[in-house]
Amino acid sequence: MDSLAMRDYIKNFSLDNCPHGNRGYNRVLLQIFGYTGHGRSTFINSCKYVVDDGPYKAYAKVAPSENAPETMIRKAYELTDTITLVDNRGCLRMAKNETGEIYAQLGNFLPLNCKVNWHTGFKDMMETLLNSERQDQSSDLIVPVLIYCAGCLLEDEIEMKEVLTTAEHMTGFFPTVVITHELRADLSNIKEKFRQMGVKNLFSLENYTEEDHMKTRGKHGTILRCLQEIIKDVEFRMLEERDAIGERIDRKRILLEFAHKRELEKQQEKRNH
Ligand SMILES: Nc1nc2c(ncn2[C@@H]2O[C@H](COP(=O)(O)OP(=O)(O)OP(=O)(O)O)[C@@H](O)[C@H]2O)c(=O)[nH]1
Ligand SMILES: [Mg+2]
Repeated sequence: MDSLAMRDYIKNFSLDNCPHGNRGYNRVLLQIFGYTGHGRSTFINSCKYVVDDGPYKAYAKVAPSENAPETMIRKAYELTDTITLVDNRGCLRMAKNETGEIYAQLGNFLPLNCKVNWHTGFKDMMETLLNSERQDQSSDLIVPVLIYCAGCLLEDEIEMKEVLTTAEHMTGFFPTVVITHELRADLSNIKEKFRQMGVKNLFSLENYTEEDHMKTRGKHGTILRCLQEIIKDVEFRMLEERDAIGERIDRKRILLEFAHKRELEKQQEKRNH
């Protein structure tokens, strides 16, 4: 498919037109997650730029530098009538103190437009889950997308693999991975690491930015292919029957089990000191 055809395919994709209808979903939520400063907000702006095909606009506020965390509040940005991008709060490490909140964001248990705080206790997670009853999000089909900056060392590889696998269990999709700042480093090593973790949808690009948004065939092509692959995965998934309540129970179970395990580990750590 050429760029124009891909853009049309993305813009025209509708859950209602899937062979078995929308199965109770009314939007696809691309959950953009990852480490702080790796270019999540910039990626959202790049997607809007490519799909809207208008002037460049910084919809999501971008950090002045990679070392100054900017996005603290989960915010949603409509990409098409069907697809919405969610700018989640980034973490410093995939450490257990932060992953609980990553899962809570991915599972859509935290409200949009509210500050995300890192909680570590079982009780906090329980409160998050109880409060999530206030918003019905069963109509969101969640697809996780990890943003990772080239040249970073992926020191917490084991934790990353666990996060990717848990994201798959929660959503039914193994996360798509987008490597940003692709000119910064040789990518073969990092790509191989992600492949070995089981990543199939793997893309690398230089984001469009406020300073440099000269349209290039390469950047446009990568972003369109990335969105196209995600939609193909969604189309495939829409062929399956859906148990909306079972889905929610499974997600809650994953979160509660995680928080419980973490609580026990914390108690053990205390005893060891
Ligand atoms: N050259 C280049 N700069 C980029 C790229 N992606 C992001 N940046 C820059 O990196 C900085 C951080 O990008 P953000 O999009 O704010 O990162 P984030 O992941 O949203 O980070 P927080 O919201 O702060 O947690 C900004 O100054 C961007 O302009 C890229 O692919 N290439
Ligand atoms: Mg951001």
